[in-house]
Amino acid sequence: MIFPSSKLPEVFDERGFVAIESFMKRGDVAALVKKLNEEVFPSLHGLPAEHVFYEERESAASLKQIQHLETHFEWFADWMNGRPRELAEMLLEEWVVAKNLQYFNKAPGMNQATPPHQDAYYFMLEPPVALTMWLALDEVDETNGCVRYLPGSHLHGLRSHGSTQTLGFSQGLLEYGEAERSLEISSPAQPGDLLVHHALTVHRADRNAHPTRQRRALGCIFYGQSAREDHARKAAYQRRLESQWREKKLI
Ligand SMILES: O=C(O)CCC(=O)C(=O)O
Repeated sequence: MIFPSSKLPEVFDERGFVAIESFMKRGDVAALVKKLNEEVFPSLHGLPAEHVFYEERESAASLKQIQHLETHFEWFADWMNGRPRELAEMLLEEWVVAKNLQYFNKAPGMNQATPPHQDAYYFMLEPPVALTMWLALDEVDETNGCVRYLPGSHLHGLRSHGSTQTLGFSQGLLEYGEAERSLEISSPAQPGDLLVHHALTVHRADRNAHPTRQRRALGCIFYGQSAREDHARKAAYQRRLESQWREKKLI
């Protein structure tokens, strides 16, 4: 799907997500992947354990998430504050704060799906003015776990969530049945394509069922400057979560 850029805010407001083909050129994606391979992955041992998630802690190949690349690597902070920030301001129609640049993978053969959720549940913002960008680094389709959106779901407020067993996506919708699944729009993407969703848009992704293909992506979170974070509630939640992860030896 591709929209002329003047239509992007309208489509974003109406459906709660947009897809932008070739947001980054293939050569620029290759340069970004090179940075990950040469600078980020070799230094993972130096990052806080609560910022690096593996599906199986002993297996480097099962790396599934890195949090806050923008605080650990200047190059990634500069990248996030370039065109992604500009686009976030255009879509939210206000100044934004760059909050989190994440690396995601679903390695082939690994099991974890991304549960249906709304990012706003994790963000704890009032008003929930925020968005997440999702930049494909690999070809991603139904087989290796593309993102699926429930269009218009951002218009109906925050729904009830409950705990999941998924490291990195600890909360999922309590009710999400076949009727809603049948309305989902799946968003296959080529390397360099960008998906952007509102913090209230319900989305999920299947596991990577392909035997050999990776499913790497970068996620960029921006809050609108009008959004107020409930710092105390969020810090308490984060502390609880991290102690559970340690207890279960997940990090
Ligand atoms: O990569 C995924 O599976 C989902 C990412 C996601 O849910 C998000 O960035 O909000």
